[in-house]
Amino acid sequence: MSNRHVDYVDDVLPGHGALPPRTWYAASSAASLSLNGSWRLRLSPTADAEDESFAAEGFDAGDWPEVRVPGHWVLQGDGAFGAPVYTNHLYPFPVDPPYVPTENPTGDHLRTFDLPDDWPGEAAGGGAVLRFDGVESCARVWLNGTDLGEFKGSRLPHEFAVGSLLKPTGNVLAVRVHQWSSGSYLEDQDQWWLPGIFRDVTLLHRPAGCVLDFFTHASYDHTTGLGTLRVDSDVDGRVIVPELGVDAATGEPVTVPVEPWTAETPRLYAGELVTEGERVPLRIGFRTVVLEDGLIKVNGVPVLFKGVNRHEWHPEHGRTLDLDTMRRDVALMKSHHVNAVRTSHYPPHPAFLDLCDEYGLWVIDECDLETHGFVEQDWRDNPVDDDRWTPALLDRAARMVERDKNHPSVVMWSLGNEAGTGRGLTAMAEWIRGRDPERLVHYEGDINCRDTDVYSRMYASHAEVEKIGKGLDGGTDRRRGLPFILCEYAHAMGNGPGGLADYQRLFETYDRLQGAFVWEWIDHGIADERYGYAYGGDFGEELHDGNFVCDGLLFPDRTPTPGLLEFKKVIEPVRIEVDGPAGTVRVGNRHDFRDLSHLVFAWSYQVDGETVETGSLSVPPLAAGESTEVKLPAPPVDAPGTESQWTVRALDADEREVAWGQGVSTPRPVPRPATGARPVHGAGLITLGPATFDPRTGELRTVGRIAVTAPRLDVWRAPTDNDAGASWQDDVRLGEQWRKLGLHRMRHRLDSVEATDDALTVRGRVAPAGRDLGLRTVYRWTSDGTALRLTVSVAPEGEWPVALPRLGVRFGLPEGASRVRWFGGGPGEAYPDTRQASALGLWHDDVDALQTPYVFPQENGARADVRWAEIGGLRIEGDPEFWFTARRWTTEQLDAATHRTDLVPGDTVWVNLDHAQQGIGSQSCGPGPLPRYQLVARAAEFAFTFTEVGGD
Ligand code: IPT
Repeated sequence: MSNRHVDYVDDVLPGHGALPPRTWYAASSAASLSLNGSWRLRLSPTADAEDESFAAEGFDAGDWPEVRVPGHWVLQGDGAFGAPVYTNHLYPFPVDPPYVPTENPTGDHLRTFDLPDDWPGEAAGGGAVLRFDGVESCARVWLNGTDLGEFKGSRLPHEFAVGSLLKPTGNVLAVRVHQWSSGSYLEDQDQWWLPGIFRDVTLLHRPAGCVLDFFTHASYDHTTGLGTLRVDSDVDGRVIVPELGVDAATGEPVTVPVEPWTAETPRLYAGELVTEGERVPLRIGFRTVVLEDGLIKVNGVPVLFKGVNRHEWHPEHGRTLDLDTMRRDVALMKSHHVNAVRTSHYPPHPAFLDLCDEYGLWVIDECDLETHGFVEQDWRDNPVDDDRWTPALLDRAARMVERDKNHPSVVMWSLGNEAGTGRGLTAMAEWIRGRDPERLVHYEGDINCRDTDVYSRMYASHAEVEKIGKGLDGGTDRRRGLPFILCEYAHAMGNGPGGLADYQRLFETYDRLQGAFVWEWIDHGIADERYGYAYGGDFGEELHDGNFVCDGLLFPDRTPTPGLLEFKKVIEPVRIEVDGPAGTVRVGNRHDFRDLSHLVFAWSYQVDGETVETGSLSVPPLAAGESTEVKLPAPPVDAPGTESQWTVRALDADEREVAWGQGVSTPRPVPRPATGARPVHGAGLITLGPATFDPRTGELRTVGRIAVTAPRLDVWRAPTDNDAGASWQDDVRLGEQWRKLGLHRMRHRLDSVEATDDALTVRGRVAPAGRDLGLRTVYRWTSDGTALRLTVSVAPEGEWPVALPRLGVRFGLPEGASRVRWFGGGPGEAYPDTRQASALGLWHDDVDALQTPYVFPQENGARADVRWAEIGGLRIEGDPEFWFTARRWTTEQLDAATHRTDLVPGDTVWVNLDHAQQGIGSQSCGPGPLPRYQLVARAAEFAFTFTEVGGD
């Protein structure tokens, strides 16, 4: 930088002028004034385009546009304030640390404020502090013309002492925010780059004798049931917890019988820290976190993390989240059985951690640090291995730990994400251990666990995780003695992730495996009229990573995806396994702490999907980890030719379903084939039972009064993000292989149409241009006069080097077909390795509602295990069960679409009846589907019976 007055922008130091970091608390007896609201904004293209005169008192900013604080300016002003940029790990500017580009959007923010009438005056003594909870990426601050200093560390708080500068009225607060700074090199997280004052700005009165910083130590001794409380405070005072009869001096330990805090039982005690000048409410949770016997134990018990990675996201406001949105996240996590959250990849808004304390979530609090882009140069010049940057790293570590140290929910500190390795990280770990030895340290990049207390990895395959579980992974002595977690797994991008249940089985089998965190909680799509939701590239970015930013268990508007429902089922805290033939249920309590006395159990009995009897089931209040077998009542006598099953559910006091299981009582009878009628040649038609066919092509035209686009073999699906795989993976990337083979442009050759006494048989070969492989296909049509049966036989020819996307038939119905009823898996979508949440039942929905609106359109919406489905007046029965999909566009249109808004209903409803589907896996970042979920091309035969049933 040539201009001295903005030298701080690319200085490696974190800033100057701010107060030392300290704890954050929402409530206090001291006055405070929110400075959120409408501010004036002047945007400049470079850091030094404008001088600092705007910060002086009396400056007239009346013609500047207004901007909402907290907020990101690029998400306001309808494009007038620039645009967001998305990159995964590439820096969106030339890598030459610590320098940043001359083109450095700079927002001068200005607001004036008066002190409220009751703001304590000089007489009340003390001063005031101005707090910024988050500004991206670098800010310089003036109050009433006085330069207070500048800071970096976007998702960390910074406070300035301002007492002597305040006036009763007409205070002028000026904040210059630079989008890029040396700090940007430390903030290369996979997310949108979004400059602005994006968290609260608050003025806090600091009375004489007020609380400065304090550290609540509340441990729990599980052998005695006693909790020990000690609040260390910079300013002496008293600690009062009425419920426990505690009234002690700060710094003095008190031991009393308590109920412990856990994520399952988030017991908080209300207390107060009272100093001469301030009363601060405390919420105390007693718990002890240790590493013992190679395991992470809380209150003496090894815990299993069923976690998610949570970025802060709102589709309109970016990383500015209001309290309701945060609460919604926590409530959604709890209602989907999530018990842990990694705050990827920065400390969240502090109020989020209050909610984690209150609702009960284990938290890995992660520092605002990622230098991933240096991987491109083999980590050369990585700031975390360069002593000049260490003060900035230590500043970040301290700002996180000091801010969040009083949350019982926080059990681990994470040094950051994807920052390679280096001395700076070691320095952070050492500082953190010194300051807070009562929590564990996490960092995934530390493969030998030199600085960390847990062996942590991301996206390891099932096989590797199993090896680690067995302790056969080698590694250093230190690592061998440590527990294992996957801080990221199950990449929830688009349809998926697949294989969750298989991971969970491993976590439950091997003690060393203490669980995992799904990547990630929410899609970071930006609400956009053009597209529905925008992702990388939609704002004309020079470098971007497309829809890789949409990989969450929630859609951007926080609607759960099928992936979240699958996760919920896989991690449900009670396992219910029904053995129908034996008439028993095995109930397992999978909590780590809680017994089952808060649940009631109910059974129901279904015949052909209809519930015919219900009752309650008495299950003992099993302790955590216990299981037992319970006898079901004698089943009703089933009518011949019916299928029956048990459903057992665990319900909480509000009758919310906590867990469920099903088991077959009488298996599905083999469907009766429709035969007997003979094909009849008529005027330009062949008639067979209720159906007519084209005599030349053998294609089905009508079933009763219903006109159809003839069924034919279909192997194509619009590749999912997980089919497409990540660009850096060189093993099988299915989407690409499929296209290379030409599976998206299969040709259908007709070899013969043959009408015999009992069947109409159409033979052909389905194959792509340019290849010698193909699928010999025989469609055999029979009828009993009322029903029409299609038997499809497929025999692969040639070498099939990869799995097929799907194997089944596709046909078309007139657009009036909208209601769908089916007996099979539901209510939501399922694929071979994402089918745990699919319950056997009678379901109905509209075709439109069967679609899962992935932000980037792709294969979706299949229903599993379908016995029969009715749509458009047609009943389709499967022999065997099939996968049902219906949509108002073709697979080819779905494949071509890049945004939700590209999907426009046509005049045909396309129905896929699949004998098999390829698994989903997680290859958009991790491993593909396990071998048992792969759809290997092999000879197959399957049949469907069509009957006209009327209705739409
Ligand atoms: C991993 C990152 O930690 C995370 O931020 C996100 O980018 C995720 O991948 C993919 O969505 S890093 C990857 C190289 C495994």
